[in-house]
Amino acid sequence: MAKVLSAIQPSGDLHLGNYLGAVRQWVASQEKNESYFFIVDLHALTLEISPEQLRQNTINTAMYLLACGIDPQKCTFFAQSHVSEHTTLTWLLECTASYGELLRMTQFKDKGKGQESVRASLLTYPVLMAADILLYDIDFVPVGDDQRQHLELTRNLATRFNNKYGETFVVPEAKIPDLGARVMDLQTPTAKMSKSTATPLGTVGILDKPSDIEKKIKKAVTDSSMSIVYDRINHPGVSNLLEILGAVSMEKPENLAEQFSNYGQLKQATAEAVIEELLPIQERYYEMVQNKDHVISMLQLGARKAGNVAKHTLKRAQKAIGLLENPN
Ligand code: ATP
Ligand code: LTN
Repeated sequence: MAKVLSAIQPSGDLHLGNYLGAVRQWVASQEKNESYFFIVDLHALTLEISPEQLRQNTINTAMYLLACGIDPQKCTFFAQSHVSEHTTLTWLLECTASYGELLRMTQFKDKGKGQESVRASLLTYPVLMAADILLYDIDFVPVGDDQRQHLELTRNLATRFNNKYGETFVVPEAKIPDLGARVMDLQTPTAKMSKSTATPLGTVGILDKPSDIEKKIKKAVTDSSMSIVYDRINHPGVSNLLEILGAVSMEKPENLAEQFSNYGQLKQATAEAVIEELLPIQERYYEMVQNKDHVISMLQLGARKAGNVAKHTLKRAQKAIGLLENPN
């Protein structure tokens, strides 16, 4: 059985990009693989967030994932900060990574841009992510396209550590979906749909009302040419809609392009498909809001399961690097 792991930041409301690019793959994965899915609350501290906001976002993100179909009986589901091995291994990997390679990460450059003061943790963020993965001897990491570079760094760190200190870590592979790996903002189709840089009309939230989803998709920026072609470079707006519809209906965007003669029809079909996909998720989410304590207890149970796996890998790495055995 392959081992699969992925994670999400509690940085705001889940959107269609998170669902199509990542979470939908996780739900499928838990049926056939040993799977680990968690909320990276420590990663959220790399940017400004109030304690109350972090607490609320973490619980809400857990509810979103459960509503999307993550099942704690079928996978290990937890909050990153509950498993302290993640931060301990990060230090060993920071002593393996170079300052220069962290400076080259595009997410560091993007998220640090325009900030008066950039937290040191924003630079070391991908090393924590590498620790998240390497602790569990993972084969595949299902993520959206924006995480490609971080996965490459994780592979480099694992290989470098293994070469220097002996075989310690499994070198993981990114698993990026063919469709929906990069859902773009509906108003700025050259930028990815994002939680933290959400534009109100450009981002479809998982909990958006059907009338809002319809409004946003109908107002989506297309191009002046009026032609329906799947060409992400020259026709980013219309291609984004074709890709969203393709990802939801499991059809090739190129084939869909031939089925519509105008933008109105394409937008109507896309809106209907997205609304139908999200409705059952929304129903499950609102049922769960009544029972947040249960959600928290599921996370705690998951943390114990994860900790039991993580502690063995951490010990292996500590021994390999030359630290004396910890008596505790
Ligand atoms: P933030 O804006 O706070 O960075 P985000 O919206 O990029 O958040 P993450 O928590 O960083 O979301 O990502 C969770 C998962 O969703 C990751 O696997 C990421 O690759 C994927 N993802 C995020 N945005 C998109 C998108 N627009 N299209 C496809 N996948 C996406
Ligand atoms: N950096 C990722 C979130 C993340 C992650 C991970 C994803 C943190 N640790 C481990 C996969 C595996 C992001 O911003 N989406």
